[in-house]
Amino acid sequence: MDKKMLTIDLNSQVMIDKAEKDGVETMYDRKLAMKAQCGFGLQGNCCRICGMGPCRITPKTPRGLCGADEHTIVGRNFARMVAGGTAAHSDHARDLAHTMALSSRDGNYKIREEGKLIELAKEWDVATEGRDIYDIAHEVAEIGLMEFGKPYGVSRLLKNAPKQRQQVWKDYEIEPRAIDREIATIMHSTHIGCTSDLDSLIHMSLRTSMADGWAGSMIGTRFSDILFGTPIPRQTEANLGVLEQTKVNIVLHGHEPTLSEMIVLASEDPELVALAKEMGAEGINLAGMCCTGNEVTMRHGVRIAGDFHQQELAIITGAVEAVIVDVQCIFPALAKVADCYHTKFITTSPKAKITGSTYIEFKEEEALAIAKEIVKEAVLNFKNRDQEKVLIPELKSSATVGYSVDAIIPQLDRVVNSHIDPTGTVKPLVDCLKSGVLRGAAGVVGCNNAKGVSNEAHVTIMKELIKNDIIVVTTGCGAQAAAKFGLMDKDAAKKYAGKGLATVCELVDIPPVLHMGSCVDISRILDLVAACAKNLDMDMSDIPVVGIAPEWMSEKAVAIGCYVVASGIDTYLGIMPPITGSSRAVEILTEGLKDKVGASFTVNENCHELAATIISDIEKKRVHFEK
Ligand code: BF8
Repeated sequence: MDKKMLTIDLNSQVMIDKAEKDGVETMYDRKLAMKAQCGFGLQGNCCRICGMGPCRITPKTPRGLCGADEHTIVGRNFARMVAGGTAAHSDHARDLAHTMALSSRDGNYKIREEGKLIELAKEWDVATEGRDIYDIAHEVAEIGLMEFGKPYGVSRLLKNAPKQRQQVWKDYEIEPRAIDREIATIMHSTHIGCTSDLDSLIHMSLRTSMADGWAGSMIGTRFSDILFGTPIPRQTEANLGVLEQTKVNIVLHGHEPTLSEMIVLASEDPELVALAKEMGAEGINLAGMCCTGNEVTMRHGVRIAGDFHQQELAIITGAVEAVIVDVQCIFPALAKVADCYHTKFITTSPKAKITGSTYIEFKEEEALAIAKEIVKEAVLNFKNRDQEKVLIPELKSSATVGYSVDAIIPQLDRVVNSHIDPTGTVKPLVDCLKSGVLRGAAGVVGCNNAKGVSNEAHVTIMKELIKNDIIVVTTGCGAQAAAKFGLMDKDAAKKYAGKGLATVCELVDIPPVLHMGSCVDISRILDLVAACAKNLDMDMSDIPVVGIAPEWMSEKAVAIGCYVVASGIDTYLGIMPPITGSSRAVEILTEGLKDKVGASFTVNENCHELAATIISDIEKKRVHFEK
């Protein structure tokens, strides 16, 4: 098979060819070499939880040594994926809370959004009158940190949901308690000899995922906005073509804005810019990748180099002086690829040390000084670039990004209601949904998965949805696919959208696919859906809104899928999770949950069929508007 057929991204195809010529191995080579994946792993019915195993379920061995059947094994494995994903998102949020606790008027981290902090303080019953803003920040940070380990009570962010949804959570008993407790409970309950009941395993998976969506991720996004600013619409460009021949190229990859915000500042430091010039470069060019890419493009317009599947390919351009990473979604393979070029692969987090990288530990207390040291490493490396090895593919697309909920609301008001008083609410969007000008809304999120063709499902599904007047909001690597393929360009509405959506886009001056941030920022999508449902006095499960993860791959995505379903939003997956070893797990996740939370999963690995199902299901949901 031609490796290039494993991606629809033309730049990636050019880089796959270059890698071949340069003798560099990429994920695409490993994908072809790994002919058949383990069938037990794919079905989720291999148990490695205790030392008597691994136990694999077959018709001849229907139980593991302890007697666990396929339903227990699949359920435990699934629950542990949810715990892993929730831990990753929430630990990210914890770091932001610690950063807010460190914030000070003369330090590296300041409060950028005082209004938002006050709003959150009031929501959390923190006194604000006559107090110094940093005192308030420190108290809010402490309360945020308590959400991880408080001994009693449930997430304080649940009350942002419509009251009907809060009741569902109460009735089904999935209101999450302290975030760490939910994760620990899953790790305990899935230990040998604890829970074997599948319903219970799925129930705790949903409750733990709620600690991700309606606690950890919400804290992550809110604290990031307070510290670094709430995103507003801005222009950017996306794909490997944003790397520059004449500048020091730094790729920022990973997740947490605590590091990337400081790198952005450091890259503007006049001394470092002068040093770049001394090295013969015209300046410093930052480019983002994966969710860090989303964070810095949403807040600064930093251009997007690419998505999860392009991390090796960026280095293969031969034009990258440094890849700077913190945590999550970083291929260990980057060390080896970087060795084939002059690129420095710089790891910074004690939570993600990678063999073969250059490790420069990032500490929030000395944030800017360390960021400058890291950028200096990159700048000094420019002289080692071998021009003969450089090939920067040409393609890049323009995109408008930065659609936080706070940015969407005034955008809707500014144009639609220019002749009347602004509503300051999501009412204009709700009116478009109710009238049928927009048939529905979809959150298309998640990763790239080598089980399919990179970017194909994302782009196919998004194009189908917007053609059918379904507005798309997106985060994560899905957002980067949209940006790369021109779907976030304001002209995209004319090219691809149906009449209703195109009219709305023109009136309110937005693209048909809205970039709402990183995967942690799916909390923004929850906020938006909750605001629409509240405006309609309906449950979130009754409005024509869906979640879609066409190319998901990470445990974080499993946690996300679960909290989106728990929020009453039907969720569509383009990749089958490892659950098919248990017919009951498949039944509960794709059907049974409907009775509990009003939503469930649908899986179809054919993206055209999946898009058709989504469109038809959205139409069915519209009956609630007719009641
Ligand atoms: O959190 S979409 S590949 S980068 S997991 Fe990772 Fe998936 Fe990309 Fe961000 Ni989200």
